[in-house]
Amino acid sequence: MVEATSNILYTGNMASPGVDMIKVIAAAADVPLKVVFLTAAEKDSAEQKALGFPGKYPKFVCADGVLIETIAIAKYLAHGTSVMPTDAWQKAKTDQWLLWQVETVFPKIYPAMKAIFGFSTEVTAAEYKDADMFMKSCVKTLNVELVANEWIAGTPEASFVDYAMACYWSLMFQTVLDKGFLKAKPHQAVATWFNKVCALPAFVKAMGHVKCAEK
Ligand SMILES: N[C@@H](CCC(=O)N[C@@H](CS)C(=O)NCC(=O)O)C(=O)O
Repeated sequence: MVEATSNILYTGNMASPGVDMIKVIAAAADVPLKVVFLTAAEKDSAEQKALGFPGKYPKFVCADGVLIETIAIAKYLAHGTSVMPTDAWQKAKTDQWLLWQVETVFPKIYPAMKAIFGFSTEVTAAEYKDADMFMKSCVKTLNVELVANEWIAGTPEASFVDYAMACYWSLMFQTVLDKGFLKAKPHQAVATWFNKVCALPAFVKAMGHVKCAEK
């Protein structure tokens, strides 16, 4: 029986950047969260189907109801806490980078992710090269922001978007975007920022000790 008053996140994916983001934000916002991993058969159970949004995971259940979409879930946990900026410009910057990530970055780098993590063996060398080049160009884009601001939204401390983007990029920094790549000047501010987010207590609590690949 699902406890309707708990913050429970259901997923079948143990390596999801979206799930990581929700875990880190819950830790940073100091709100309770229980992550429950489901098998395909468990997702298909009557109890899960009764929650609605059939087949849509991650799925979050709380006292207010049921939510899907990881950014909406993470924001729900962060609203009203010190993790979520209240300043209009900082909120706009938060949304700008989140939208850039999910609408521009992820679709274009996904061929490289599929090849790196073995989601598919069908990626051609040309598709991989395009995705890899685009991924590296995105680091340069983010670097411009982090030369201007210590934290992505221009907040005095790490905020929602820092935690979210560090989760989104952590698989990349642990594999292809190694320390050699990150020490080049156009990437240095991103490297400094990522290492700082990785050292924050909330990030460590949810993710453990994440380190960039040596090479
Ligand atoms: N836009 C959706 C994507 C959901 C999605 O496809 N998530 C992937 C992982 S990032 C997945 O494996 N979902 C299945 C699951 O959690 O069991 C979101 O952010 O919630």
